[in-house]
Amino acid sequence: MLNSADAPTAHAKLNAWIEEIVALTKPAAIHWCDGSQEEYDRLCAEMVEAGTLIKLDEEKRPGSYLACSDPSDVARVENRTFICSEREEDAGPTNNWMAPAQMRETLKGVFDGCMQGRTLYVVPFSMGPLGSPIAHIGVQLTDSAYAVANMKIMTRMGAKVLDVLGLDGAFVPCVHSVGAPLADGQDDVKWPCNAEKYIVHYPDSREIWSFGSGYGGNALLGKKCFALRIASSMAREEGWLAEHMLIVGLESPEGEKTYVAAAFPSACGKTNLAMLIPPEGFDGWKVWTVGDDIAWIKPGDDGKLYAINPEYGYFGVAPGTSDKSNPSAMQSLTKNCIFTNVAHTDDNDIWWEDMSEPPAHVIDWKGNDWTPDSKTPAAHPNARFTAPASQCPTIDPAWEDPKGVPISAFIFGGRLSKTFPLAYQAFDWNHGVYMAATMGSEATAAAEGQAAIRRDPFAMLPFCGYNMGDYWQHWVDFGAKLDNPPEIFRVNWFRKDENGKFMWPGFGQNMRVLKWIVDRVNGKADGAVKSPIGMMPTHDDITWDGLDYAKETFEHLMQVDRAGAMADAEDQSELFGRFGDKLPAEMENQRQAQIKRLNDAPEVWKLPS
Ligand code: O2Y
Ligand code: MN
Repeated sequence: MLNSADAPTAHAKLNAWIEEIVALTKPAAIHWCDGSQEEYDRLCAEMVEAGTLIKLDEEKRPGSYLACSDPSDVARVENRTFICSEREEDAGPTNNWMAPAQMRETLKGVFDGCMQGRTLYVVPFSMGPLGSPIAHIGVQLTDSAYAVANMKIMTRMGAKVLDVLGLDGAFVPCVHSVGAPLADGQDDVKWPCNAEKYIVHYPDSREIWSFGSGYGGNALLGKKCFALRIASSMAREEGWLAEHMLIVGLESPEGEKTYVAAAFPSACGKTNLAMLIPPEGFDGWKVWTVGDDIAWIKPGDDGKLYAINPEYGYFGVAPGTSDKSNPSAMQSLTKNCIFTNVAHTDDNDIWWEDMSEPPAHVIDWKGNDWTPDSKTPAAHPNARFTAPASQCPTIDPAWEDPKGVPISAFIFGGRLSKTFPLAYQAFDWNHGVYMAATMGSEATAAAEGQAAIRRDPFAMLPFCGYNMGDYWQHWVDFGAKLDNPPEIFRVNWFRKDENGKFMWPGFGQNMRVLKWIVDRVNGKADGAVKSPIGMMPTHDDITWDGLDYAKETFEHLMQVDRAGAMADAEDQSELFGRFGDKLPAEMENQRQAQIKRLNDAPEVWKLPS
């Protein structure tokens, strides 16, 4: 039983809640995490002993570990993720919903005794710099030492958070169990988990309960569960934004810095953009990383929007990350990291697909021998690295500034092989909200015609903690209160030509588009012409130094094919129709205006030559 006298805090509500969870889950021991390096080292040593972690070669990869999960526990489980608002309509058609009372009964059953034989770790954590007016605090109770170690990298965690909390500070309670109690004398397995999983959010009472998984977003509850699902709901109530966005600072040779926040669906190179190295021809330009995944944005007293990265580390996809695709990420991974579900090399280091030339032999993520002739990948496609953000060579000097960084533009992207130009700017705030609400990536390459778009509004589909229609309305209302709202842009790095070849080189060359955005928001360029879908850069508006790129190819890249764009606008009605009376009128008005502009446009709209 918890003895409050042993607790390192006199926060009565916190101690009472822990007592309640201890009584329910019945752990063998309780450990209050202080967040120290000694504690982290001890937990990792215990996990090495238990077979959960492998300590990597200290010379090659100091302070780093490899974990390989149970093959059934390798990713977020969207079909087991629930938003349990009192009213079903408040979860909306894009979330799984269950009535809170019913879910509480269910969870009471699965959590009863679920920590038997295990230690319950108390993990106080701050999302955002300690004490920042934009930050919020959570406390995760977990029976997974792996979750604790990852939370130490991903959040500001430990005793210092209790100091900020004081005697009565607000916190989001987060209960996590791998769902694998140990009977007396029962041996543990290296990756305990349960086939039955529940990732549950109660937005009304601001609580998170996660059962059955030890992996990533299911278990590191500060990330998607708190910083997006619960925080998006808090943000709506309190008048701010919790977004699935990277944040970068773009510094000109004159030292002027412009911060932008950008949202992309998965598989669009979000981490690469967050750590972009400017290409040849951009001497003196620097891209500074504030965050790679999540942004919390609040209005400041001066009318500007200020953003923080609520996280403290990166939980990035390993396969595909290389010195070529993202040298800064690779440098961030040289020490003090946890790698999950990557391959183990014969010299006790790690490897994944496309990191480098394949080694002649590795042990794959499932523990089997692997050679370049093997038919299965050496690393799981969702294999991850957990790395301290402070190790990123491009980390912005202001990334820990408690007041945040001022945001001048929002960028929304998708992976679309047809129809959508490289970059364009919304006519105004509400047009930008419509552009973001209808974004997405191609589901499959259609044999001909318009490929179906899998819509991922604001890249928030799996992460919005309330009705997505209300979320769009929140964006509309939020913008209406701003005297000088940030400009909104759409980008698409992935358009292909008739031969199926990418038309844009991407990666560092995306800097050319970012520079146009900087020019637009700083009012330095006329810099755009009106198209039926938004304001577009002409060839002259883009900086081409250092890149040999044909003007005709650029003009082709920027064309708007009326039939394709019209088909997209028509197709959006399927998404909008799902929201019934929760669809903001402004979204349908914007769609109709888009259709009208397309009706008035030539069959193929081209940049003026
Ligand atoms: O599969 C997981 O649990 C990780 S999901 C994730 C991790 C880091 C950043 N973004 C994501 C995501 O799904 O957007
Ligand atoms: Mn993400």
